[in-house]
Amino acid sequence: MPVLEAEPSPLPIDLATAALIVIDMQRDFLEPGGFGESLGNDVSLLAAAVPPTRALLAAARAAGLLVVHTREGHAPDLSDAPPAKRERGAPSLRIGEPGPMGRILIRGEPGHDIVAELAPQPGEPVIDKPGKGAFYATGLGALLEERAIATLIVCGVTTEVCVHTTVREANDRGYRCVVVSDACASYIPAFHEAGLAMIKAQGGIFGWVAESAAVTAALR
Ligand code: TIU
Repeated sequence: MPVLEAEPSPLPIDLATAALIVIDMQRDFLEPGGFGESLGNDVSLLAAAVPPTRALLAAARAAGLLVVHTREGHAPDLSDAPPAKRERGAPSLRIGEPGPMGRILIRGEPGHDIVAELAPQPGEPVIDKPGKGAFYATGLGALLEERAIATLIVCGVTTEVCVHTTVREANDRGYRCVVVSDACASYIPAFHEAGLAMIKAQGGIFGWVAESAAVTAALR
């Protein structure tokens, strides 16, 4: 069994029961004119996570791992977008309002798509989620149970929002979670660093943190 070089401790990984989960690498978060920018963020800060995520995808596919992609977004009638979420951001640019990539954070619109460089391959599950966590109101839990997955290798955006929420959900459900530091990013670099530090503190209170090079080495 390969042993992943991780913090706070090395982690043996059974590749047969491991999955790569790529969180919300969508145009709405990474490109100008989407939800991320509507909240006042510099979206260019997320670009750094794309090449390491590409490398993880290639390594996971070559190793035969289950690869799951997630997308945050809402139904066109906003029936799954609670008012407390819709009230965020500048009024003209809220969830459901028209933008240069279509209606902001709405399923089926161009902005909701995963960025071209990280496009899912045929057969890879894509989980659409209305919340920050990938388990809430989705079929992810059942999908992972069906395949007897035990370890989740998690990357994506943003570190302290959807990646953190998903890892916290997964940890409570009994999954070992490895967060890939350079394949995650935040609009607020200090929060990226703090988010990673929180996961691996206290002996790995809700997960492990590893660099993409260490993960790809373990997958080879
Ligand atoms: N705003 C922010 O940092 N993130 C989100 O709204 N969603 C995700 O992290 N995917």
